[in-house]
Amino acid sequence: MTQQPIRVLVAKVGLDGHDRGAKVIASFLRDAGMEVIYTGLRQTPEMVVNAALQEDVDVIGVSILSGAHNTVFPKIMQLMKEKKMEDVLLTGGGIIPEKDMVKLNEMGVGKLFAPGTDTGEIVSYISTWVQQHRR
Ligand code: B12
Repeated sequence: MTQQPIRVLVAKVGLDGHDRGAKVIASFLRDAGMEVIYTGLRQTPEMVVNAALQEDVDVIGVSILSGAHNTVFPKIMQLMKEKKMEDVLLTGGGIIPEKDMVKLNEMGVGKLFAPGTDTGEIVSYISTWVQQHRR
């Protein structure tokens, strides 16, 4: 049986315009054979989680360089729990200090990637996670 391609929602939450990283990641994931939906700028956590449900994605990837990660990730996690999206990975990257990454990982957020991360590492993390968790 052929495997369905991995579906990823790449999201930008907040009012800032730092969309370069999100676009770079979206295109690398596409090149790796994944189906990628990019939300565009200025989304709210509610918009992101609703889009993820409607698009039936395996992964939500949030790009965040504004410093609002400690608010945005927990809010998205909470909404995902309410909607029982246990089989969806929440990951992301941007300007997130190491100590905040650790705290967010402890809350259940997946791996977070800092500037300069090799995109191959991100592709391999997402592919492995989905292979291990897809029902
Ligand atoms: C380019 C840039 C801009 C550009 C944005 C262009 C654009 N369309 O994106 C412009 C000039 C517009 C800009 C403006 C501002 N910026 Co600016 N900007 C940067 C800069 C220099 C580089 C960001 C970038 O594009 N990197 C290249 C991309 C490819 O890398 P990346 O996004 O980090 O992505 C990598 C990883 O983080 C990760 N990743 C990222 N997203 C995702 C998503 C997923 C799903 C995954 C898995 C991984 C992942 O993987 C990527 C590959 O390795 C950073 C400094 C820095 N060194 O990061 C400051 C920076 C982000 N900017 C900053 C600031 C303050 C601003 C302004 C507020 C400045 C001002 N006073 O006007 C304004 C905001 C304007 C606005 N309305 O948004 C601060 C943010 C501070 C903070 N968070 O506390 C930074 C950190 C600079 C600094 N050191 O102070 N900026």
